[in-house]
Amino acid sequence: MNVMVTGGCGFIGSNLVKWLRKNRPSWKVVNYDKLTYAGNLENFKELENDPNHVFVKGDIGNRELVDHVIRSHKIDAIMHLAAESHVDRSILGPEAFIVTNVLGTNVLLEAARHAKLNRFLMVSTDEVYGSLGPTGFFTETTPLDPSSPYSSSKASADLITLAYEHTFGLDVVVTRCSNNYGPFQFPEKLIPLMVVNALHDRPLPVYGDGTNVRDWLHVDDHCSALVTALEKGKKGGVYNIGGNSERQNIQIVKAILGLVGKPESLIKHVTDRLGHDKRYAIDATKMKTELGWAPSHVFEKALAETVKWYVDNRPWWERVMSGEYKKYFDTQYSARLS
Ligand code: NAD
Ligand code: TDX
Repeated sequence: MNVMVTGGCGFIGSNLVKWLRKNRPSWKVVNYDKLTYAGNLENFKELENDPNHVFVKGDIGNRELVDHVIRSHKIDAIMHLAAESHVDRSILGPEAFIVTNVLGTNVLLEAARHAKLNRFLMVSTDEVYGSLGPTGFFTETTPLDPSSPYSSSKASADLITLAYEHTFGLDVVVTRCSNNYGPFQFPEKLIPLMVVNALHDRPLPVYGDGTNVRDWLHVDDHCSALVTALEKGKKGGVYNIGGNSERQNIQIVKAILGLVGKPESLIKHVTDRLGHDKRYAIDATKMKTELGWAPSHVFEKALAETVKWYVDNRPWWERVMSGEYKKYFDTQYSARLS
């Protein structure tokens, strides 16, 4: 099996590539990534001399290069993770989200269709469903109702993928997962951002009152779910993936402060995110009953391990936070924190 992983140098992609090399050692993994600010080849030190991990630097919008990679590596399936992934950046500038998430996905689908690939796994998100009130869960039949430029671009890609199955008969599977946490997450997202700020004794910027709820899943559980969906999912199937771990943002921030031994006085409630979704909660029954998948990590324990990873891997995040990140941090937070 030769699999092309797009976005394989990002947070989930790099964990997935390593998961595949460990658990599917006979597969060749072609890691196709543009290396935006979020992509990092340093995530692969242990795979440096691995002949079954091939890195190709490329944009998913480059049809010629995508075709070439599919042909030359005899690709059987694509696991499509490449995306602009941060909601706050999509509010500051939506265009890159449309270009990569919508148009780029379409380029890949066209390439997959013409190459007659066996399977195209579209890694979508629970954010395509929009926001929930205090009760209820998203199921696979919940109507899509995205709110941010990010989630709208993901919903577009998700639906276009399903249209390729319906219209052209391409074998696609779509997964919609909740918030991931774990090692190698870029420190613009809630958990690593708060750990890094706490370690620097900087204020922890909680949007609004901090009662927004997310359902958290360890990245390794997401990886095992993606491979399960790739191997066993039904053609044209949509699968929700979640961790049964709903938490308010403020609970997470306080837990992080406790884990690194810093005072809660570092918490600063700041101007809310525009259009901030209140609550996400996933019903992942279909993954369990149809495909036999269930998460294995327990949130509090795995959060403590994750926080420890950031404490122990300071040079990794110091390097990724130099350069472009500084500009983003100032634009996003300087008015909020002053
Ligand atoms: P990330 O931002 O950490 O990584 C994205 C990767 O895609 C980077 O390596 C980047 O270089 C690459 N990339 C961006 N634009 C590209 C382009 N035009 N061509 C090729 N490569 C490009 O993102 P992540 O958090 O790892 O998320 C991966 C996928 O999972 C995304 O599709 C995201 O929507 C989805 N997802 C993420 C979460 C989460 O909690 N992080 C939850 C559900 C779904
Ligand atoms: O500084 C912050 N302060 C804050 O209160 C940041 C960065 C976030 N938050 C809040 C906003 C959200 O309610 O924390 C929550 C989580 O925020 P993010 O880490 O930005 O994640 P979210 O917006 O929920 O989206 C994530 O989950 C779904 C990923 O970034 C997406 O790629 C994925 O599709």
